[in-house]
Amino acid sequence: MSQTTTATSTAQLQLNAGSIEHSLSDVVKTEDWSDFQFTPIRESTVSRAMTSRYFKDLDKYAVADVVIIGAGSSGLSAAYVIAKNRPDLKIAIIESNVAPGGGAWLGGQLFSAMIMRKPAHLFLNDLNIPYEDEGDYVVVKHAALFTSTVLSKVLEFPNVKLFNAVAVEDLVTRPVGTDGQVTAAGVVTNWTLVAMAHDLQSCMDPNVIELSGYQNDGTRDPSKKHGVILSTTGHDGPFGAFTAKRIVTIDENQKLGGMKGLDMNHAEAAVVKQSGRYQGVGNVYFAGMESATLHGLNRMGPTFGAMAVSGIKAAEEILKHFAE
Ligand code: AHZ
Repeated sequence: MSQTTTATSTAQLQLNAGSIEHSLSDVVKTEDWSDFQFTPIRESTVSRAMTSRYFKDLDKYAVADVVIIGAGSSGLSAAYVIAKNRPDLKIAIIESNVAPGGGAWLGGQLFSAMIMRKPAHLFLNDLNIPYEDEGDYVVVKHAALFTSTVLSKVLEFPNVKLFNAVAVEDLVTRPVGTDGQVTAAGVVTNWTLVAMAHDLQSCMDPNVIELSGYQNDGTRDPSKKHGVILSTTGHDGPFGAFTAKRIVTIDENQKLGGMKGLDMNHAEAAVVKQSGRYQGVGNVYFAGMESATLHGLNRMGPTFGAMAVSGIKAAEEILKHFAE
């Protein structure tokens, strides 16, 4: 049997169990919620509210200062540092999966805890993420706590747009000089489902995000800083190591090193040291496990310090580029 309850002046819902406070205490007046209503809305209003914003974002980010490919732990760490330092840069994050975060929703295999070797804990301090201090390393109680926190902070920056369920399927390149060298000038994107079904569909051409700092004829605008691509698509897999695999077909001096066996002690520092600006093709930076695949480094397995720190190192180099 329902009982009618009137909210008290302190906006608390008085139930038999006692006083319960929640965000709807002010509007729910009956114990069985029988009076509950949402404000009315037309279906077309919902449609327009979503699509108008998405198309506005597509328009805004058709030219971007920073394109980050892949929203795993390294890409999100880099995005956080760049966006925090430079609110004036337009940062587009392209993530092929519906769910951003890459492999960082678990610590390793099916285990929840995420290990970070010191000094990567300093990044956790910056993000205000609690951890257990085990001396040489720290433990975040659930990897999802790291990923959801860095993701939410990145998404709060007004100069960041995440395009998820969108895959980068090629690079835009432009010649530099006359000796056949090219520079990257953008990314070629498609809905991931389309990118996965190219064999089934024909004539589903892609879209493009162009890097800032170019003129109508494709030449550099000398009065502006040119944009950059940071690729953090992880180690080799169906989508992984995307830019590394593409770049070795563009830059004849580069071989795909291939990720080597697991060696935590060597892998983590090596990935950090090899992350950052790519020398062979202009405007391209790498971080995370994609650096390991490109340069033939060991994997580290379930320890995430190098993902955060390589993202920070690449971010620092990108920030220097925009500061020069
Ligand atoms: O979906 C991918 C994932 O979220 C996304 N991605 C891959 N290819 C893409 C493409 N376009 C858009 N073509 C793409 N997005 O990139 C993200 C990569 O995240 P990740 O977690 O796989 O990579 P990471 O380098 O940031 O972190 C690696 C974590 C690992 S793997 C590992 C080991 O195997 O030993 N150890 C650690 C810590």
